[in-house]
Amino acid sequence: MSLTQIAIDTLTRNDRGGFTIPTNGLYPYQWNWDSAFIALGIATYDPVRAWSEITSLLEGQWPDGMIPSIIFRRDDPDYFPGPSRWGKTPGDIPSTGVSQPPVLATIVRQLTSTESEDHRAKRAQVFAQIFAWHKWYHDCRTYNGIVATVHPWETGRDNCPEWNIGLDLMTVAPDLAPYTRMDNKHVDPRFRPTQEQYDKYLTIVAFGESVDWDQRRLTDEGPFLMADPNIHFVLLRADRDLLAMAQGLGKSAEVLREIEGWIAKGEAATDYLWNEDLGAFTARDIRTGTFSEGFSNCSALCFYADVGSPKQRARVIENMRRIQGQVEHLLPSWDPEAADFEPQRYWCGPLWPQMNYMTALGLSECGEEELAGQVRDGLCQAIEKSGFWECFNPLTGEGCVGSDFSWTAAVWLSWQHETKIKGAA
Ligand code: 9WN
Repeated sequence: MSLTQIAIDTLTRNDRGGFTIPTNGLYPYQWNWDSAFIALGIATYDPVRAWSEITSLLEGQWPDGMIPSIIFRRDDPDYFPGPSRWGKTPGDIPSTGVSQPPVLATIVRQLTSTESEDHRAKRAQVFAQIFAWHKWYHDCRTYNGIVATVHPWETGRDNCPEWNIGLDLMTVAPDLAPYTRMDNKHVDPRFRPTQEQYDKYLTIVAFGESVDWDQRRLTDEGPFLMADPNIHFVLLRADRDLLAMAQGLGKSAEVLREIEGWIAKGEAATDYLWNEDLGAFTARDIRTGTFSEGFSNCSALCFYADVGSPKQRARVIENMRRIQGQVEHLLPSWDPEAADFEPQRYWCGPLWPQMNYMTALGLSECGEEELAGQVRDGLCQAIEKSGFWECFNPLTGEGCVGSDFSWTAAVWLSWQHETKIKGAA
């Protein structure tokens, strides 16, 4: 059977009726940025079903505009922490109390790219909700003009060593309720976050619940406050895509001005993440100003967000070329020369399909075609070797953590589709 057919079968098996889970067992709910990438893949063979992936995600939106990282439609004992640990959340559907990188606007714009009535109607249908989510990021998750994050889970890069500087400043809540992890029962515990990291993740959850998920308080007073290049660059690009949609839909001057203000602020804040010593955009602890110390797989998303001076971009490319000399498959989630690199432990080294997707797209849009192709090949060759895994060992291409993974299948399908279109042109 062709890999393309296996990819379609993977997404079909993970379909739970209107929404798709990342993989059976390990992740039994709808995840935020997973669904956006999944929609991109499903759109290559079933545009109607792809659209419901997006609208079902929007059903989880909170009254304050936030779209949570996980929508819990039912309680599933396979996953911890499920709805009871997050407590009462304000959306119509129980959910987590943090968000995830806002790729949705970018993907909606891409999926509705023609001038047809249908595409215009679809953009109009979801515009207000996506606008409200971006406004939430700018109003409730911004600290001193910098888009912040309050939880490693919000960044989508759970145990990336970038977060150690923020987690080291935290103490585990002395009254943390006991719990049993489920992730370690599904997959090899050596490839997952450590117990101490989980204790801290749950300490932040307990804080959020203690302030009734008041997001302004969680940002200002919570135990963890860092700036994340992933959220920063993804949001900046998504703001640009939202602006283009707003213009196409004839939104008011006031709406356009507000989005333009977010973009200007995002562009100005980009240098805050520039780590001159490393020649890379890295995470930073907002309270102390400390930079993290490694090139990650979102350091090169400056291309995707179309920011960075020529000098900064040149140093980013230089770092990628150096890393390329140390791995078989670009782009590892953490610098192989940095402390705490582990090629199979989740965000400490493995390459991630959705990150390669965004990185390659950005590089290609900025004219770095050769490197973009190598980032695409890094993932495709790992998939050809090992199948549709959650992430891959960058030294060997071996699959890591979850198998039968939806976003891996989706990225594969999306790239195959693009290649077909280019071939036909
Ligand atoms: C916590 C579902 C999600 C991804 C994240 C990835 C992982 C969850 C976990 O799985 O996070 O949200 O339990 O490890 O880090 O990016 O969205 O695929």
